[in-house]
Amino acid sequence: MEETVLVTGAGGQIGSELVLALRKTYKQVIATDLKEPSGEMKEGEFMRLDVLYKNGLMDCVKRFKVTQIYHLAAILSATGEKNPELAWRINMKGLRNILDVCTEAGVKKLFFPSTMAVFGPTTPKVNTPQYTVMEPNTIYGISKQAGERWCDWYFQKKGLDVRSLRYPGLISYKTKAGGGTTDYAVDIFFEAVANKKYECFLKEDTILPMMYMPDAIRGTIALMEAPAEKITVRSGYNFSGISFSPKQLAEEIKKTIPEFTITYKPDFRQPIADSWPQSMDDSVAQHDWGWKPQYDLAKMSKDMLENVAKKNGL
Ligand code: VAH
Repeated sequence: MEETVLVTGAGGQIGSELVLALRKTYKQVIATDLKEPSGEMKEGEFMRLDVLYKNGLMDCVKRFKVTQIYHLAAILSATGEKNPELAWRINMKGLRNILDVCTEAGVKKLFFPSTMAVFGPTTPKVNTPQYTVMEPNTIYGISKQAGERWCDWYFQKKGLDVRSLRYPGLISYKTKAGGGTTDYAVDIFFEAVANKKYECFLKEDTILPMMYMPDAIRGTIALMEAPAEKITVRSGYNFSGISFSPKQLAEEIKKTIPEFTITYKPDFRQPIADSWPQSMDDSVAQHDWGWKPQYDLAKMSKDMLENVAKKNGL
C-alpha cells in the first residue's frame, strides 16, 4: 500500500529537516504547521493545520489517506516555563487529538518526540538509565512524561504502533532552534561566524546531552522503519549523541576561529539545564534497533561552522 506521511510542526527545527529527508523516500509527505512554510519546504505539499482542532486533523488524515504521522508540534522548555497553560494545552491536548485520530482513522504508525527533559533533579545525571527516577520540574518535561505514558497506554490498550525518542539538545544550521534551553549550542555557531563572540545564557561547566541534526533525523527514521517486533519501548527510547559544556564547545570553535571569545551570563534557563542529565545511556536503543551516532564534537563543530559560513555568504 502506498505510504502517505503527515508531519505536524513541520516548520520547526526538527520538522523542517525531517520533511526533506522523508521526501527522499516517500512520494507523499504532507508538511503541516500553524505558520506558513519557508525555504525548501515551500516546494512540497504543505497544509496549515492546528493540532488542537481535532476535526481538521481527522479531515486531513482521511482526505490524504495518511498511513504514518510524525507529531512534532510542541512548546519547548524555556517557552513552556513562560507560558505553562499554552505548553500544557498544545503538548497534551494536541497529542491526545493525534492519538485518537490515529486509532479512529487506522493510521499505521505514529512518532512522538519525547526528550531528556522527562528526567529531573532526582534522576542519576551521568549515563541516565532507560528506566529510572523521573521527577521533571518543567511543564515541558511534565507534559512529555505524561505524553510517554499516554503513548504506552495507546499501544497496550488500543494496539497503536507508536514509537518515541528522548531527544537530547539538537544542533542544526538549516532552521534555528526555538524556545529551548539547549538553543545556546545553535546560537553560538551563528554568533561565532558573524561576530566572533557570544554571550552564553548557561554557566561554562553546564554539561548536557546533545546531538547533531543529521544523526537525529537518521535515527528517527531508522526507529520508524525498524520491524515492530524489535521495538521493546513504547514510552521513549533514551537517544544520545555527544555530551559537552559551553566551555568545551567554545574551545572546539576556537580551533577554527582562534579569535572567538565567549562570556557567560546565566539566566532563567540555568536551573532548567541543571535539572537535566549530563549524559544518557541509550544501550536499549542500540540493542533493539541498532542505533549508533556518527558525529562527535569535532566533526559536528566543523560541519556547523562550514555550513553557517556558507549561509552567511562567506
Ligand atoms: C529544549 N531543545 O531545550 C529542547 C530539548 C532536551 C532539550 O527538548 O527544550
